[in-house]
Amino acid sequence: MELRLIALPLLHPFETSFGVEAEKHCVLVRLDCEGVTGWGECVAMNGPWYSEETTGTAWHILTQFILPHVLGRDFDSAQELQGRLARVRGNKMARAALEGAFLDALARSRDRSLAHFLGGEGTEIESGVSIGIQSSPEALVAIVERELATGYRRAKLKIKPGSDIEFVRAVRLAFPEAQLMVDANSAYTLEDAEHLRSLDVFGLTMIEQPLGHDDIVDHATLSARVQTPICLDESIHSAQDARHALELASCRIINIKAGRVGGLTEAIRIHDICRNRGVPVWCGGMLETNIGRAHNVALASLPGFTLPGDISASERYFVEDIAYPNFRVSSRGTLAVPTTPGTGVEVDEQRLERVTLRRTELVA
Ligand code: NPQ
Ligand code: MG
Repeated sequence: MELRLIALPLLHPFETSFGVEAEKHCVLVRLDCEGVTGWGECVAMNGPWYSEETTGTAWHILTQFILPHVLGRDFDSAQELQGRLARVRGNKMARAALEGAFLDALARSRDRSLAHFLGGEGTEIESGVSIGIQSSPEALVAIVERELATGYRRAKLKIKPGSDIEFVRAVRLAFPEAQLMVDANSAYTLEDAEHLRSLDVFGLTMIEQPLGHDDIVDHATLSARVQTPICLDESIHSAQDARHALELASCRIINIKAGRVGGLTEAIRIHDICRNRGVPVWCGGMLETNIGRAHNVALASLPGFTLPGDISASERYFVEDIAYPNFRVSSRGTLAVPTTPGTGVEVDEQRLERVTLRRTELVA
């Protein structure tokens, strides 16, 4: 087993309601298992801004409590692997990174693509973009124009108080027919319900995570007060959370990120719950390298992912990635689902070495 902390400069700084990120830091897991290698990417950021996990906490939990506990053991399924880790509470992103590497290796050992191994069906997925907060509505309109011209199926606009209604209005006026949504990353409270209701006139597909990062109660109240569907991201950490949120009518759509819920197996459970209830889901993103991106593409190929997600072409993010081939967007706004074994991407070891800040190895 190998763990690496890497740093990749972003092509463009990405601003959300919780701050600006100029560099992507993440932890990568490599597993060498009886002739096959699997890679996983931990989506925890440098700081605890999106969730409480960070690259530092993930490193700590993986090296001290997760990897030593599974090192040298045999597992035939992700369920078995997760069973061994049942004692570890929380730390979903750390746990998901291991499960991702394990599933890549397992799919490779069976000579199957990760997408097919997980139950994916399509040959391509619908692609959307997430656009950071811009300095002016005009600047935002210019970016949306470029992305829609590229072919992307929907644009997600990041919003925060002071950079919301006028920005959305400008984009809607410029693109009357475009599929648009907003993501507030918890920047509002229930006292802003009337303000958020003024978004209803713009025909947005959804408002993502407007209220508290751990809330599902106020979101239910807000859901009843606005017409635009509410989507939850940060608040959903498990299949149980998803069930609770749907029972409370806190949301009508769920953004699924394997990292946020402890791995692909739990992500698929949420997908299944939503599919049974006719609730649409889509695959979120955390500015992943091609390793995490490939895991997202495989997940998004499952049939319940009926809305375009935050999985865009590799070249939107980094000058140079660490795994290849890049994911490219077609003129119809789709990404092809790899058909080669595992994730379908291979790590460029030289490139990886150049961006590595920290590395450790565990040998059975
Ligand atoms: C979201 N992502 O849906 C997240 C939040 C986010 C694509 O909008 C570095 C690493 C910066 C992860 C900024 C998108 C990030 C990050 C925002 C995740 O809420
Ligand atoms: Mg979000």
